[in-house]
Amino acid sequence: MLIRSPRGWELPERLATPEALMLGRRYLLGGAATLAAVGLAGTAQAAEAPLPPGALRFKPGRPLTPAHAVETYNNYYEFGTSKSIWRAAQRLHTSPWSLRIEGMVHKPTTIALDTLLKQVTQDERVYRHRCVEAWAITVPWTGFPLSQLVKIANPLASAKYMVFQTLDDPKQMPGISGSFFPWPYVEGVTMAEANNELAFVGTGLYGKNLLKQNGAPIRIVLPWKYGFKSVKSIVKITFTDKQPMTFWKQIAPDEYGFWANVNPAVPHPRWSQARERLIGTGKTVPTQIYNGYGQWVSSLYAGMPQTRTLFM
Ligand SMILES: Nc1nc2c(c(=O)[nH]1)N[C@H]1C(S)=C(S)[C@@H](COP(=O)(O)O)O[C@H]1N2
Ligand SMILES: [Mo]
Repeated sequence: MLIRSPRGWELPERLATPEALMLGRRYLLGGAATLAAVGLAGTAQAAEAPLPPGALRFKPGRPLTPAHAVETYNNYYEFGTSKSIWRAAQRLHTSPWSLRIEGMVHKPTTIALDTLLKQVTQDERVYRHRCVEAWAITVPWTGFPLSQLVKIANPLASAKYMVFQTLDDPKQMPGISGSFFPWPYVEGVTMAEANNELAFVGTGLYGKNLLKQNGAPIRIVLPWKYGFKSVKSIVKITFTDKQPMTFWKQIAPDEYGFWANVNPAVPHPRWSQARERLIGTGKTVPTQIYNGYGQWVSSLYAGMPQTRTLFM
């Protein structure tokens, strides 16, 4: 079993707030079951373990968002531009699934998701998520650090960016046909961002496998950036030495830049970013710089013009 000491942004279950703990208990049984399903636990007994091996809790500083809200209020433009795409998303076939890895790597490859998941150590993390549209959620992810995927992909030392691409299949994704968007959905990060300990690959939410509307079977999770950087249902990863043209930057370069780090001080051209709406609760709260994760990520941008990286 992997034993590690908690970082500042994590805390062991015994230190979690009673509220988070209570919510936590409700999803943890399912969480162990998810791990069993991907072959990490494997016995019925494991499904009763209070925590998956090595699981530590983030300190989100807020209660978890009710799961129902997270599962029925979504952005997934391949299925439509409204927030109510969860029914349409059920058309997505998530198994079998594989990831293509190419570009500046030692050996381009296609890896089946089952094979990939046997090579990583899954864990649970509670993260805040801030959409550029000023709504937010706080959710328990199952998944693994993005740095593990970088290692498996084995990029060349000269690679500077990691680029994620969503499935692009109009037969399964009714929002693609007839829309003017520059499909496929592509976003990317620098290698330093990809290897930051907060960068995560999500395979589950609330202890269950990811639902289709949330980006099943595998998605990116970058909690210090606006939500549009967190690419859903990824099928391809490309390493490159040039900053990639990204989906939202192509649509509106002045509104959704490459960096997209959360910054309450820089308004979106059409609305303020100072506060955020916690969906499922009716509450709004102040937005924090880097979505509250500056302690772990601000060094990534040292020496860079803040006007550019925060938020553009
Ligand atoms: N492929 C794809 N990924 C996507 C999006 C999308 O439209 N298509 N929307 C993004 C945006 S704007 C947000 S806020 C989050 C929403 O994730 P959720 O619906 O699971 O909360 O997914 C991001 N990933
Ligand atoms: Mo978003």
